[in-house]
Amino acid sequence: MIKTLIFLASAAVIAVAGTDEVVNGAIALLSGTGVTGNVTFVDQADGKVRVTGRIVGLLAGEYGFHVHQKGDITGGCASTLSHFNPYGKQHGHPEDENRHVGDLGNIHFDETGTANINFVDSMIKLSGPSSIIGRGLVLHERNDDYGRSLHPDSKTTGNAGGRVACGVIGILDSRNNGNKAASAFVLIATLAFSIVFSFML
Ligand SMILES: [Cu+2]
Ligand SMILES: [Zn+2]
Repeated sequence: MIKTLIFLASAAVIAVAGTDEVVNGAIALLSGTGVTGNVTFVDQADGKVRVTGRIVGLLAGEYGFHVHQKGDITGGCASTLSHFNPYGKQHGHPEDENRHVGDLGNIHFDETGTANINFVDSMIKLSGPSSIIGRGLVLHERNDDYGRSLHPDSKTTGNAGGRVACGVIGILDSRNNGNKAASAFVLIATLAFSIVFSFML
């Protein structure tokens, strides 16, 4: 009887734990006039976030790429407001200490009008105060000068100009990045442990 109760209690704990979703991936569909693409953000074991994706539709060159405050595109990309900056810092380069959390630098488009994105960022997060979930992702018409020029907008926006495409960063279906397998493994291991433990009593 006790064994059955312990087994049922363990099963209940597992069931509850299973509903507590851990977000470790995010995705944004970017769209603008003639510009489309998608960008994925996935937590790495070292605490950094890997950013991958593909955007098409701009001439070869460098274009400013940022996470903006709001995931609101009701009035176009303007509704995403300014750069996501939860710690009141200045605009900067992605590797600067003093930067907005949303400062992802520039995206390179090649001669075919395609940007293949693959880099790691140490400041954006998928949970906590630096979480980018639900915020806006914006691609600009010019390159970001990383706050290093004398232009009056340099220290706030990198003087990257207008917004050519944007999207909302949402929670990624974890089946898209292999984390489903990891959580299934934890679930099976916990279940096996509870069975063994209940037989020991
Ligand atoms: Cu921006
Ligand atoms: Zn910025």
